[in-house]
Amino acid sequence: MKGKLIAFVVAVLSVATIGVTQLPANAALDSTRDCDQYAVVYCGTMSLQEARNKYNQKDHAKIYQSMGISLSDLKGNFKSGVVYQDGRVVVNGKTVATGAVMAARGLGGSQIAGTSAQKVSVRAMGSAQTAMVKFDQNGRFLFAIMKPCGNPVTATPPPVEEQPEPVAQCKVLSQQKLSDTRRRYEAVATLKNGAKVRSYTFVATKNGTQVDKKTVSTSKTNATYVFTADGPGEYKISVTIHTSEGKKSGARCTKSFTVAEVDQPGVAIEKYVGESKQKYQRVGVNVEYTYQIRVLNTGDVTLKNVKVTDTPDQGVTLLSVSPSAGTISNNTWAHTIKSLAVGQTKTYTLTAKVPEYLAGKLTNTVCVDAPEVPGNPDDCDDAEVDVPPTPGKIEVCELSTFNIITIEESAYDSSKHSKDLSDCDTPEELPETGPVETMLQVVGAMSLVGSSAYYIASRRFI
Ligand SMILES: [Ca+2]
Repeated sequence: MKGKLIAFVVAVLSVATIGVTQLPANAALDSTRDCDQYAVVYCGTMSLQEARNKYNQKDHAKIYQSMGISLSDLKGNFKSGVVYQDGRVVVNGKTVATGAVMAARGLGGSQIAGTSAQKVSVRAMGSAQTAMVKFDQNGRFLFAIMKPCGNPVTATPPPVEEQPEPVAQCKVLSQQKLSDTRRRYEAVATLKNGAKVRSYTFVATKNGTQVDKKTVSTSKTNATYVFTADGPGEYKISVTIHTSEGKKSGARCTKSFTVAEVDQPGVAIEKYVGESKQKYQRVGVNVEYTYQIRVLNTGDVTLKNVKVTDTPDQGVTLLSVSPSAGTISNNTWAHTIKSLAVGQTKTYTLTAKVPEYLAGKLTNTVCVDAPEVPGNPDDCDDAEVDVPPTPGKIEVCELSTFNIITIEESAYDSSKHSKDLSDCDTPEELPETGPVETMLQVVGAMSLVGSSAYYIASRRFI
């Protein structure tokens, strides 16, 4: 360094006289030991090991410490570089710091107490110097030591470029209606500056209670989810995106929808017989009596074209309906109610008679069918009548046949008949015939004897 420094000082003086201060950026590079008076470490420090070895010699430690360099700093992340006279510190062609200041001896500058060295701009030196350059763990310049002279150097690294913070957000959760109860969702993530996505977790709640959860593992910036609602209620779907920056969710990533109560159609029909609205009534032969029919809309929607059909057993003859409605044809009353509002009731009175004696109960069944209500019929109801036996006759169980028959009261014979009709009520004792044949037998017997009985009536439906 010696010759260069002397020459430099002369050069600076001469240049200064003509007002030129710009120095050559690439002056000669000094890479050999400077065993001269200017060196902080005589003959320099060509390696870190040498720098450490000489640290505590002479006044070196004080000088280094004044530059903020302790012995323990002389290890770690060092690279080879060059300190130029213009103040740059360059490593691998890249300027890692500027405004370099060194400690040197006898080149001017501010005195370092207790030493023979001063702090001075590197402009005071006559050539560029090879150096060991230390960086921190982030690759940022800390200090340098010139190899030829061991002069420690401080300088200012370029300002740290602010590394933008990674950002991850749940940008939006979109909702697409597939049907009244089905929705498709797409969650979209916003990722900036290296943020990453790991997965999306969709959670569905119904009236505040979780009903579904699905996690989609993907690094993509979007994920989809299809949800099907189960029944009426308030549904809320939210997504949480698991990212390198934590869990991301929010109002924009929550959607809700409502499944309304579905209106249920419903219809009911009731039937009674007689003025006092009974389910059963004994009526006179060939005497008119009435049935009451009530049709009721029990649902939540208006019913249209509600069909009412009344079909009595053979033996009951339908005569008329009041108010006049529909038609009586083939002994069946059929009527279509054009419209029946929610909760509305329509009432009809059918007049009928049993023209001639028939044994047993005679059923009259009415049914209703509304198109809005699934199935046909939707509801049925019935009422029963019978007519009394002819005076002077009684019903008995004929013990030889276990059939209930009607006989002249005077013909009663306890060895052949039982007045306890339940004696005939023994299914395994019945003749080995089918129900139709049994019915026909009974009907035949009745027509022969012109009588009837409650139990006979029940037999007709075996
Ligand atoms: Ca129906």
